[in-house]
Amino acid sequence: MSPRLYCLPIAVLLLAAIPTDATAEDLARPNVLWIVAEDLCPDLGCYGNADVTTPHLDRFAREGCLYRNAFATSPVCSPSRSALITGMYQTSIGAHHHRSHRTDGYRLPEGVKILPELLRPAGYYCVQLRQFPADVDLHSGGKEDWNFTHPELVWDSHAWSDLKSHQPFYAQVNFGEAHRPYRSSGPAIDPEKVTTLPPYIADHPIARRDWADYLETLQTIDEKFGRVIDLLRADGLLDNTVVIFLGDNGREDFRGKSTAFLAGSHVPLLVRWPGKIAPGSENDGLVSLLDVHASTCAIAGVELPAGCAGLPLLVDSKQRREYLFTARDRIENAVDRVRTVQDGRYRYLRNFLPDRPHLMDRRYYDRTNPVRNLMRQMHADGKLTPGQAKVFAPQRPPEELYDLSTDPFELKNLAGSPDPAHQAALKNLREQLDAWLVETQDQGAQPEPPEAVNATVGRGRRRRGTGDGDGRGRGGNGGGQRRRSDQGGGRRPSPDR
Ligand SMILES: [Ca+2]
Repeated sequence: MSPRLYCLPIAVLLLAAIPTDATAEDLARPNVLWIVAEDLCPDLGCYGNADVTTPHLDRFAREGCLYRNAFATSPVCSPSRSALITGMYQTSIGAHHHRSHRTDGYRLPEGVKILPELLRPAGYYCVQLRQFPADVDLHSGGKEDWNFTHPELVWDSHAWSDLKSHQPFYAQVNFGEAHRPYRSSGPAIDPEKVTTLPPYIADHPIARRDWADYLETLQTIDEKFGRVIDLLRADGLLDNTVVIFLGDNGREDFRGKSTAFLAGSHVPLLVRWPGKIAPGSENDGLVSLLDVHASTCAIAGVELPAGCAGLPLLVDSKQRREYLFTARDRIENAVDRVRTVQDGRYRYLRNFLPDRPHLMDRRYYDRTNPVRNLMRQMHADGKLTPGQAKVFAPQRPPEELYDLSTDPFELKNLAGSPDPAHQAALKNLREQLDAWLVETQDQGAQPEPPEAVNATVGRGRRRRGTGDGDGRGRGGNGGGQRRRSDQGGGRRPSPDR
């Protein structure tokens, strides 16, 4: 499979800053809409999953490009989103610890800007969508979840009704259905009929029920996605808007979200751009969500600032990403540091704290994921396969190497393999990671003050059961012009994501 993108006209890429009053150039430039779904892997129908029915996303994929190897930079929300909005690795800007810097006034390093700060001077109207037409069944509370103090002005509006009159716009909408606790409203999926349960999960009725519940949330996301596309079409915006559907991190299946394994950061990525991206395209190259940031800047004609690590892969089919990096650091009070790098075949994990287990004490995950408790009990009873039991080991190897071409679920660690091909891959990826740590000025080696770690303990208990990720039932939170960031405004996201 190869990308079949049309070339972006150079003139579009070279457009300089545009004044805020609408001009012919403004109108010629496309809008950009990110539709961000929480906590899912590429488990949609268009990715070949026959257990789910996702007609709207499937059709969307047929009209644009499907990326098979897209990854978040972190397996958990806030570091991933901090990187996505700045275009820099979270480890480069001090935003790598989950839900850090919420109350300490920490600001981004000098010169680092969030995407709206780059796009607004170029004439883009920036919207975090939270208000939709009253006759449309759409709810989204929006989500930032950044590990730094927000700039004074983040969004220009939260209202869908502002989009048509403020082109070009950059907007994003967040769907939280696949974030535990799951929420779905679509057709039921029979747990006994699912065929896609990962082999590292025990084939048990509880696990099947939980997997079916997850898949049902994808169907609900699909329905909401379809309503957004319908709204674009009804407003005459569909053909002048680059729509990007992405996940913010992988599914929470106890070897996914919050872990450095593949499913923690592997996300769906679909892009539709009429006239620029050939319908039905597929791309199996490595793509980081940082590349979504870089591509959005390219679409808007904004030069990527120094330090941004993304490549405009969505608009330039000639560029390829040779290596893909992810980072896992502290989540709540589970101090950790793992870095991963993969090429097109092998994936390398470096566990900087190998004396710790893969699965650390996480009350939130134990509370919301029944499979964790099931598997823990089955492990105690000696009922798991070696692959399933892997994450329950009390310690981790300092290095792991997996051949994704033969072992896509990362069950057989090849770091100690005598095979020359494995040793060559290990050596190369080890060196690539060493270089990346230096080039990106990875801050993960610097310990946090104990009070920063301790401050996270108990947050989850205080917020039990209240988070929903997309604001459903909270009555929305926006609509006014030039609305400022919500940070410190009384609405705090659940600490669990
Ligand atoms: Ca998330």
